[in-house]
Formats: sequence, C-alpha cells, structure tokens
Amino acid sequence: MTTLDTASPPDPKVLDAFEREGFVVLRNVITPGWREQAAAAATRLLAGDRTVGRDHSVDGKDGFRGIIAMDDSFLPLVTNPKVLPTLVALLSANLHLMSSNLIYMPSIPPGGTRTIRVPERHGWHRDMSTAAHDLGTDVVPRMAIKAAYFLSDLTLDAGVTMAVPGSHIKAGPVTVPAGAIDPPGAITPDLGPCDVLLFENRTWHAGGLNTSGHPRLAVMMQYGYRWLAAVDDPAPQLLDREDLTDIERQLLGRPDRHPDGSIAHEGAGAAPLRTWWQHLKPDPARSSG
Ligand SMILES: O=C(O)CCC(=O)C(=O)O
Repeated sequence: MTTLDTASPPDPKVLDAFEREGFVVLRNVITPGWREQAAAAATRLLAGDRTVGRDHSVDGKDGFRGIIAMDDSFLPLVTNPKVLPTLVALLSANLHLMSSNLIYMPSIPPGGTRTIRVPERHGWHRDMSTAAHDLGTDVVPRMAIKAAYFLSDLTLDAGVTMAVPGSHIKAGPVTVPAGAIDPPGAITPDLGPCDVLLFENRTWHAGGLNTSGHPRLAVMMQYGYRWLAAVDDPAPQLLDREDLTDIERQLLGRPDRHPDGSIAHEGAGAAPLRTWWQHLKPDPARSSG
C-alpha cells in the first residue's frame, strides 16, 4: 500500500497535461474496498436528517459540504498519497483543504423534465467566480484544484463532470450555442471507478447529464493556498484530535502557530507538507511557501 512516506514524485507527463488542458485524470488512486466503504458512508449521510452542511439544490440534487468531519471514512482522501504529489507540484506546499463536498445527482430519464442542464441554465462555470468578480476575470490565477472522486457506477450516461480542454487559459467565458447545453469542444473524461479527475478553478466545467437510471455520487475535495478562506464550515473538533499527522493538521487548517500557541511567521504552517515534499522530490516546490 502506498503511504505518504512511500509516495512517488508526480509524473511530468501528468503535469504537462494539466498545464495544457486544465484538468487531468490520475488512475487507480483509491482501492475498490475504500470506495465501497465511502459509498456506504455517503448513502448513510444522505439518508439521515442532518441539515448542518446540507446542500439541497434543484432537480433533486443533494449533498453535504464538510464531509470529512461527518464520517471518518472520508479522512484518508485528505492526504491521498497518490494525489498529493501532483497537487503540490501544481500549486505548492502551502496548501490546505478548502472543501470536501459530497454531491448526489439523481438520474433524470432522457426527455424527463428538468430545470438544470437546459439551454437557459446549462451549468457551465468556472469555480471561485467571486474572485473574478472582485479582481477581474483576466487576472485570476490558478488558486485551487478540485479532486473529483466518483463512488457510483461510471457508465457513459452517469453524468460525470465535463470540462472544456484548454479553457483555463482562454480569456472570456465559453460560449454555449443557442439551444445547446454544452460548448463546442466539451468532453466527458474517461474515468475508471478508482480514478480521480483533477481540475482547477479556471477550467470551465459542468456536472454532466445523469440518465443512467442510478444516482451519481461524487466527492469533490478542493485544495487551495492557505491564504484562501475555506469554503466548508470550520470543524475545530477535527483539528483537536490526537490521532492526526502534522500533514493532516496542515491540510485541515492549522494556522501559522508555534506548538505553544504563539504566532509563527507567515507560511510556517506549511512546514509539514514542505518537508515531506523536499524528501519526495529534490527540487523545491514552485513556491517555497
Ligand atoms: O457535479 C459535478 O459534476 C460538478 C460539480 C461542480 O460544478 C463543482 O463542484 O463546481
């Protein structure tokens, strides 16, 4: 089993593909056993009456934000050793987890009535749209990457997240032709059940159309720079746990502090990932944090 201590440096071809396309698929990053356990945990959460962090939306979509604090089954994703090296190479070691988002998307039969993924509400977007609003679209850099895991069957009609290759570096919005629901060039990534789709905040993407007859279950883990606010509700009880590693603590939001609680210099809290990365790969990460 790969652990953070035995993780491999990222594949340069994967990094090139991400730079070019704005997304990439990493193969076999979770085990079938974990996937089954996580799908059961997701189903339990969705069947419950919990409202905190719940994200009910249109057309029967359901889900939660902050699922790592709701069921321990999801915790191993935070430091997935087959994903973290690529994330650090593409962003830096100065990372934290901004969101862990479970998304349940029901199947809608072809021709069934729906109010999303229709021409007037096609759903294509870039993430962190408020950054573009505040700063201007053209100056927003890569700030965060989502790692999208799928816990349900991945048939072609399952509604996997779609993306437009290269759209992360194109100025202006993608254009969806009148009467259509997808822009030219949009693709559905070829994903196996144990794969993960990585895409960044500037990549134009949309949930696909699920007509498979089964609900689609996805978990989106969003990692961004530590100077960006987390999207999920704070979960201080998680950080207080004694069974966490320093890397987990960093990713779960530990601030720049010395062990006695006094203030450390800006970026000090990234030391766990930075040290790990230096041992994984001789070159320093893009940012020394
Ligand atoms: O549900 C999906 O496939 C897409 C989700 C999405 O658009 C997002 O997380 O920003």
